Amino acid sequence: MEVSIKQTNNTKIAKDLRSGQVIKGVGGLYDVLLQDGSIVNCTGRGKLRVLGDIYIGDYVEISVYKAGKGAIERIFPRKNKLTRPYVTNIDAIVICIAPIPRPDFLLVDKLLINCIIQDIKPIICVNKTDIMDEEFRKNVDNSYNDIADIAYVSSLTGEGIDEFSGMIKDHFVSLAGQSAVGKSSIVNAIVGRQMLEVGELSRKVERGRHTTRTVEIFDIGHGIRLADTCGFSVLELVDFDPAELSGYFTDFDNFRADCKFRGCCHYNEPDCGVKNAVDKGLLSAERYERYMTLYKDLLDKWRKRYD
Ligand SMILES: Nc1nc2c(ncn2[C@@H]2O[C@H](COP(=O)(O)OP(=O)(O)OP(=O)(O)O)[C@@H](O)[C@H]2O)c(=O)[nH]1
Ligand SMILES: [Mg+2]
Ligand SMILES: [Zn+2]
Repeated sequence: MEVSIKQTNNTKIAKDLRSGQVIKGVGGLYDVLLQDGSIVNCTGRGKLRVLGDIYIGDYVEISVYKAGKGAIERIFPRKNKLTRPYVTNIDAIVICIAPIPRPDFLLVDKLLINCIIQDIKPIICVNKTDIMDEEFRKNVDNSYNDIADIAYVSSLTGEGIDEFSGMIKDHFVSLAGQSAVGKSSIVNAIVGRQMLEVGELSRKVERGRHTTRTVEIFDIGHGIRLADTCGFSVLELVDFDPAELSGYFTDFDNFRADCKFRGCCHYNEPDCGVKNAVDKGLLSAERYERYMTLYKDLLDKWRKRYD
């Protein structure tokens, strides 16, 4: 289900009610972005007022009682919910990589898995095409063509930026990826001005430390809304039964029917369709190796889960 501000603002809504998205929350007051780009500062009605019941990213119906002021009347059903910090209804996660710094493809694979689990569309954005060679592009295409849309951009020269904004038009998105791949630079290139600081280390969500930081959503034009963090829950792989892992490698789908054993984990089973596809060059050997790395990690943790 894809809910855009446009789609939720339908004729069934009574005249004095408007719909929009909660983009910021401070002390029980919420900024709601309407389709026309205006922002209404709202309280929550009745039981909605209890702090924590309204999430950043919620699509809501509000009544406007005077210019710029209103009340949230109802929350539309949520399509997903990410934690630490909480953010809901993300349409797409843009997984950013670049030739430099050297990509952490295992992180890319983990992000892809979590996107599939959370029903978020993954888009891979390769930045810095100005310093990219053909081999890099081939390697990325080979690994990810069958699992995600891929955009090639250079925030420096502007190459591919229009096509990329077209891909995320009217989407609520967040950017993920290693430091210095150019996430802030990409946003600045879309906005057409220096909205975010470039080259400065961004604040990281630190493990173990309790962070009360909340998300904020920015309207960056073309109907694109951007969350300044995607939430910890897409960055780390939770422990699950390793047998489930291959299900999240949807690029294996075409080959698993050729596996001799039902429930084949493409690990050390004989006559495995996935391993045969790798041997024939139909599947990226590197992606398969990363699958094995994740599989072994999960297996290790899974065996120790009752220790
Ligand atoms: N050659 C080249 N360099 C770029 C490009 N885009 C960004 N950079 C450089 O890459 C470095 C990091 O860019 P940032 O936008 O700060 O990266 P970031 O992903 O936001 O980094 P964090 O905020 O630390 O996560 C800066 O020195 C930029 O000038 C590009 O398209 N080509
Ligand atoms: Mg940054
Ligand atoms: Zn198999």
